[in-house]
Amino acid sequence: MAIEFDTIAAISTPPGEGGIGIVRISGDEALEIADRVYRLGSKKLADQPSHTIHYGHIVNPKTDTPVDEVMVTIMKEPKTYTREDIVEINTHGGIVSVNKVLETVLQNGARLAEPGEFTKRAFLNGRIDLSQAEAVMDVIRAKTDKAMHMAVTQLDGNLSRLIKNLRQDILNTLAQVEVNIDYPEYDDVEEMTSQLLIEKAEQVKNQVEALLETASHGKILREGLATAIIGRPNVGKSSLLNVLLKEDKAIVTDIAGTTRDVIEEYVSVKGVPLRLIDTAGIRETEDIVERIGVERSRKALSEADLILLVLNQSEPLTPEDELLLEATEEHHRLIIFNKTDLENQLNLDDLKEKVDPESIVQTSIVTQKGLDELEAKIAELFFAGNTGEKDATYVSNVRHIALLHETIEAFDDVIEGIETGMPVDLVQIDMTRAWDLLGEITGESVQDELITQLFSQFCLGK
Ligand SMILES: Nc1nc2c(ncn2[C@@H]2O[C@H](COP(=O)(O)OP(=O)(O)OP(=O)(O)O)[C@@H](O)[C@H]2O)c(=O)[nH]1
Ligand SMILES: [Mg+2]
Repeated sequence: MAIEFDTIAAISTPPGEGGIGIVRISGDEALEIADRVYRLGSKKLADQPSHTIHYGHIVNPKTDTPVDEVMVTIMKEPKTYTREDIVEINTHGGIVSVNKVLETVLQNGARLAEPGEFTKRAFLNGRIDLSQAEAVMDVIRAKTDKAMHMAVTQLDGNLSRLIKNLRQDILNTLAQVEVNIDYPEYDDVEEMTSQLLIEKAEQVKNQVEALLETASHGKILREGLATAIIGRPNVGKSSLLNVLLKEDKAIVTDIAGTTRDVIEEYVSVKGVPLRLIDTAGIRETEDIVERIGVERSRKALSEADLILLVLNQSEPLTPEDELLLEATEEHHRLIIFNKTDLENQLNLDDLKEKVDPESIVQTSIVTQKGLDELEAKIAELFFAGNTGEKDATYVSNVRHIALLHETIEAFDDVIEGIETGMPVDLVQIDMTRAWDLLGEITGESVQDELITQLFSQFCLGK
């Protein structure tokens, strides 16, 4: 049985014009309130079977004036998103009609939902746990297929299951420790118990560390691999952005200094989500606007996960190229030898001595040569070191990552405590802390305040 809350309503579709707009109502009185404003002869929604859809009108019951022609979906608890009765009114998609319908519903007994309140109820009513609720938000915000896949896996409860198992492990150990202390069968019980604690702490710590190793990958899947296209003016950076996007997003001209500001676009290259950043060509310049652009390019360079350094092979290497080669030395980078359709002026062998030959790709963007190889190299870089497990459990959420780090600290305290001969009951406290911290990920041990804050980040109507 769900916890009893008041009945809430909100617009669940994005603002703006669309084919339909949806007003969602959830709570004990959802059907009653809907019946106050729904008209089709004498039909009552409350009498209809669950999970059915009904044609009719929404009217203002005081004046009986029609508000909109609608389709109404009714879903009775418990098999609903919130585990409460849910009514979804499909209205015509304009801003005015959706708002009018919502207003009518609010005037007839529902309260306007806070952002994320539907999902919060799903959590509070036990349908999903906290990491799943956070996954809902990730699904909504997912920018690439991979990110979406990851969020959906988390929504399935993969991460939760793993965390729950770890917690159960810890709990079993703590229980065993209690038994040992209360009913010492052997004389060396103190030593045995310490051994038990340290083994378990090390074992679970290893698992948490393994999980944390997926974090950077997870973050990339979620936010895209920040990939900066860098080079001096006119080498073909914006052209490269456009071909990777398969769309003319950035302005391309033969005038050096065309791009003045950083342009960011999401694109999936062979399944790798990239946050592609086209930058202003880096050079000394007196032009104020261009200079600001160049500053931003430098910043993009320093923050990028991957650099695509573009060189123009139809001109000899310039001091600017040399500087950029140096500046990107420590980064993951690919060096793109562009304009291979023109006469070659740049000695590839010279360059090969200075940089990893594997990182060089020769392209001609105008004749579309070498682009496949470039895409393949990007994917290779990304998947290197990744075991390729398709449904691996990733952590990507900053809150989860922070909690996992704290958990490791708690385990370190357990290990150190035992090694320095601390009494077992004190070590137990640290072990319990690790158990609590893991519980915060799934929401099993979490404070109300945090829940309120987490859900308030959601979109309205979700
Ligand atoms: N021949 C040839 N021309 C190219 C190639 N790639 C780009 N170009 C041309 O080079 C010129 C500059 O291209 P952009 O993409 O604007 O260069 P950019 O690096 O973004 O330049 P800035 O924004 O000024 O820094 C344009 O005229 C492109 O058509 C190529 O592979 N071969
Ligand atoms: Mg450009």
